[in-house]
Amino acid sequence: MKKTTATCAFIAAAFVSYNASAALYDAFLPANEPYSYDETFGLVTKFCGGVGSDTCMGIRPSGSVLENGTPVPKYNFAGWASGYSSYEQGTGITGDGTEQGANHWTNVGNALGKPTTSDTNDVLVLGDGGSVTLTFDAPIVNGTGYDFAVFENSLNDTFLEFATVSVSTNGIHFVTFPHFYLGTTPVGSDSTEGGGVNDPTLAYNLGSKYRIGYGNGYDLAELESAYLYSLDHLDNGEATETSVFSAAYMSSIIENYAYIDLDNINYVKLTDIIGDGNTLDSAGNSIYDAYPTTGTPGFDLSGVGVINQQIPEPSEFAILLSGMAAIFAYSRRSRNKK
Ligand SMILES: [Ca+2]
Ligand SMILES: [Ca+2]
Repeated sequence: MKKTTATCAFIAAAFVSYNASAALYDAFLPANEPYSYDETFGLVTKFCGGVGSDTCMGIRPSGSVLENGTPVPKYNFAGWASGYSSYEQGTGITGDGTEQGANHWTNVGNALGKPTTSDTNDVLVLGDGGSVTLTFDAPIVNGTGYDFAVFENSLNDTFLEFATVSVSTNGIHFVTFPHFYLGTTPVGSDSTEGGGVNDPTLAYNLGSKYRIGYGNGYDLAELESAYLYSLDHLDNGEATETSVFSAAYMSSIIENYAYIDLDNINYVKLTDIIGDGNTLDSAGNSIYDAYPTTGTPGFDLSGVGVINQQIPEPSEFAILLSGMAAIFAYSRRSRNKK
């Protein structure tokens, strides 16, 4: 559903005349981030800001976040993406305008391990419409708050290249995080004066909206919320009037959610959004980011860090060994008493 301000204002005027308290839409609100909200419409009007803003939620690879401009320890990264199951290279990766050739930018190894806080070359370029699916040494689980974070390489707070973020347990069925873009006009190409500039407060869950060295957090619990919301707001394949999600997004999450175990996530997939407006967010609205760009087009993945990781069950062999050790210790103690 495309929500233009003009239509909303018209509907609001008609609606408010007999029910002033009810919003037009059933809100879907960020669980872990500050936002601004319009009660009349039931829509978020502004998400949290970029690095340096009061509302920045970017996470450093060290786990610290900025509070009043000062890094404060808040998260512990248990691990980093250590492998990948697929890399579907998007279009337009030539390396033109960089000192590296195209082969450097398509090396998935650049996106594994701890992300850089300063080397903008230490990234995997997805290319326009490209995607990569990363794997981990231990599954990601749904713990308190953010469970993992995605790092990009933007040089500043406004040149943002977006991607959708999806997760999977089995590597076949993926569920995409609800993502929103509130802007309504193209931002242009980075090769034109003033082009490619975006506003982080317009974006939610779009890969990373933070500059290099700051990760965008993801909370697996939000997928359950989005699934339950979708069950309530998809009616015979159509979005109900009060739904902020599009029918397409809700159909996709309902189809795939049954295959997902939020306490056993083995795959994180990033898919570049071609920012010309043809790709739609979870509300069915256009997403705009710098387009066209040359050389290293699309999302530049610096890394994915795991905050909440499954603690491995001890193997049967390990249990057997510790059992034998205990018996041995007991028999020694018994012998010594004699
Ligand atoms: Ca969580
Ligand atoms: Ca790029």
